[in-house]
Amino acid sequence: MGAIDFANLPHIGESLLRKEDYRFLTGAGQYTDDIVLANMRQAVFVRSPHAHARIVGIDKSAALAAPGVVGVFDGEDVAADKIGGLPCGWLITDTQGQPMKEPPHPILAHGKVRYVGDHVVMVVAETLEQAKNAAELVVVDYEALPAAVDVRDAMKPAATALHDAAPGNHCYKWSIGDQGQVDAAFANAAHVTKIDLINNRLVPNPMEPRAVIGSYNRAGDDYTLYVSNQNPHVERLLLTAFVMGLPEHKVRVIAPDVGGGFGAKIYLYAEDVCLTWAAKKLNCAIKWNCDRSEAFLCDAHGRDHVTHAEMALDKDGKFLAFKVHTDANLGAYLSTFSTAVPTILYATLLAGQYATPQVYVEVDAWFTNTAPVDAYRGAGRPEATYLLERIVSRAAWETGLSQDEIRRRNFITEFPYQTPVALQYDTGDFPQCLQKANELHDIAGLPARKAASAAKGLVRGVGYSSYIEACGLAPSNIAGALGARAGLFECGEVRVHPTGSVTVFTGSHSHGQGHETTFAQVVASRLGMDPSMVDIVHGDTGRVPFGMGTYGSRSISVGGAAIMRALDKIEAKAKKIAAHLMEASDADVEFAGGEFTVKGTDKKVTFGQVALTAYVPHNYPLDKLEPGLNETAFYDPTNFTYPAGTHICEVEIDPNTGVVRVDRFTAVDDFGTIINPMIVEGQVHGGLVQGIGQALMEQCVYDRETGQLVTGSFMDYAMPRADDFPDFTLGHVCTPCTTNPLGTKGCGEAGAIGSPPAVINAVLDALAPLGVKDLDMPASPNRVWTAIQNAKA
Ligand code: MCN
Repeated sequence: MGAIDFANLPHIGESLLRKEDYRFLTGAGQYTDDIVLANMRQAVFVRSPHAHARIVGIDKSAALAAPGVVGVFDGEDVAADKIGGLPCGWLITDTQGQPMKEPPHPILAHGKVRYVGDHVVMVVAETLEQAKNAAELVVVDYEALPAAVDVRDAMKPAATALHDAAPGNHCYKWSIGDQGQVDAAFANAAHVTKIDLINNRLVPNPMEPRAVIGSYNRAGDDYTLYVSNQNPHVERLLLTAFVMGLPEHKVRVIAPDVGGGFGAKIYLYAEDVCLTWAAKKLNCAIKWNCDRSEAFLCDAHGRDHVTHAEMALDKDGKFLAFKVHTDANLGAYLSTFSTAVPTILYATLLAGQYATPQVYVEVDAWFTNTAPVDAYRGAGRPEATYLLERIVSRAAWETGLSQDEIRRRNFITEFPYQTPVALQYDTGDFPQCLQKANELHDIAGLPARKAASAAKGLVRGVGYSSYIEACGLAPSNIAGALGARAGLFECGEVRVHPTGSVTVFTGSHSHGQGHETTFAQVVASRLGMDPSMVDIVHGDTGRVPFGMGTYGSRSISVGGAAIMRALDKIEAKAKKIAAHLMEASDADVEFAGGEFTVKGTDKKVTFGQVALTAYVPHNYPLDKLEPGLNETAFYDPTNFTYPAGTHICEVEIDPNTGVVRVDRFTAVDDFGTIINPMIVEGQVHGGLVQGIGQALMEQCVYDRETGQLVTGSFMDYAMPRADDFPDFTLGHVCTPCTTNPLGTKGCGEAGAIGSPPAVINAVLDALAPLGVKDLDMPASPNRVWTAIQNAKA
């Protein structure tokens, strides 16, 4: 697009209200469960009540005889039909050059169950009630086995192995960085700060639980799968090529309106395959709705790291080297992108915003008797930020530097910057983010606020987190070299209609991020029209040419960039048509504000005239140019984007009850060029709530003795609510990304990445006068109160 000043085009930077909200706010959205097909049956899954057990036998006879039942299937049926297991999309090669252990992941348990909630039998009946009643009649004879749900138990030599293919429950040992250089730097350190911490396990909980309809059409021998999913083309590719052995064109995957995903709907799940497979066997459509209790049991969970780390500093508080060992819980089976999370998406971020010359990270990944663990909003980057910003804050406390000073002394200030852990940051301004955050937060007023709290018998503290993340996932060649088994490009098709309005087909998927508005802003600004003239279509392999979907805050930077590339082609062709209409040379035609002009003349034609001419080519260079105005582009970036910022949290704590109240929260983020400030703010708000939720409330707990999921409902798993938060203060710094044509950096995960350490650092700052030196998330009242009592003892 050459010299276009994208950031200053009309509609860029405008807080347009979301086009999609009319249907969402009036109940007119169409989610998977709203879809009713003819001849549709209902599926229910019988799930394992054991964390680990051998299946001795399954008696399906009573269920098969129950009213309305049309099919009852188990792992033997799946094996008989040669339906493959669920694949893992990322191959990690260990420190010895060996591939990770990749045990089978059957869609219905075969021989053994490996976590509470594991899929054992699928019952299909005419109604949901009949399916539920029949599921009660399935008799499974189990021989219980010892289980390990915590990585520290699963790695013990005496632990019972989940899989024959993974002795000792070990999946891989992986490392990055130069261990020798790190050790040498530690030998010269003036000070070493050490930390042990746990990144608590989380359950994603999107508003709409997963839902699936598998349907089969005998006439065309083809399938349609409706699924609440974030990347329908990836779902189709995995389902057809890797599991069912079907040609891709025989399966259409539609992800209609999706009520949130947060990562949990990236994956190909067992239910998706079971329903597609059974739809053909029973020649019907089958629906399954995950209820909330099932979602707790069997959606992919997030986080769950146990880490020891050490930071070496010189006498001036400059970081010399950082070394980390993490044990990561992968759950019972490898979910689609699970193996990349504690490695590529975690360890490569451990330089953070700092010019630490040497970083060495070692990760051991383990199988446990829990639900699979995979990417959840932030995926690896919250774990990296939490670790780094906790140890940086601790180093400040130990060396007597202020939180501000230790960060400033170590910030990277020159770009591009090559970190010792593979990534190359293109742009950023970390000191400016910190300074702006201090100002917006009114850090100068903290002493007075502390005194006011003390007068009420409360303690107050402030915590910092200066995060950086890599998102806009891409580039395919780097991802491939690191083990990705798929590409990470994006595709966009721009279809200009004869009357000049536009439909865009994007491979990105919107499930709350407002793409129908922001992508329309991008297209309208380029073509000089109102955003109401542009419709965005996503989520349907039958309509969108191809796509890699939405995760890793990639949609605007990769999906939007693909659309920009298609617009480049539209503009180039439209200029030729305009040149013909104005009897000028293509090279002299300029396009701006929806009009084509000829340099140095007053000749002009509008975009609408050109569009009409493309489809009514009466006066048209048919000898040189095809009619029509419809272009597709694929875009594969050369680097990630690197959003960064500083978050400051201020808490007030009642030492008598341990209750933590977030009094102020300031987030200053750099997302490069911003398309829609209101949508970006909404994204940051949502991310902050998830991050602060992790820091203060959320925790998925399995009982270490029995392997049962203790937090199996909202009665036990504390979800944050609006009244748990103050109004957030947000600010922005803009250093445009240099590797995509929009200059954007992803914003969808930043809040969840930056906020948890700011909260815990604030809690520790507040509790320091009471002698508390350490605390793991979540800082629940019970934990805080107990820590205060232990410090007193
Ligand atoms: N945007 C913008 N200017 C920028 C960056 C982004 O205007 N500089 C806009 C985009 O055009 C888009 C939105 O902000 O409308 C988010 O863009 P982006 O950062 O590209 O993230 P994605 O659209 O790829 O969304 C994915 C991200 C992730 S990884 C998770 S997890 C997440 C999230 O978004 N899940 C969400 N936000 C969510 N929001 C809702 N409501 N529901 C989820 O499940």
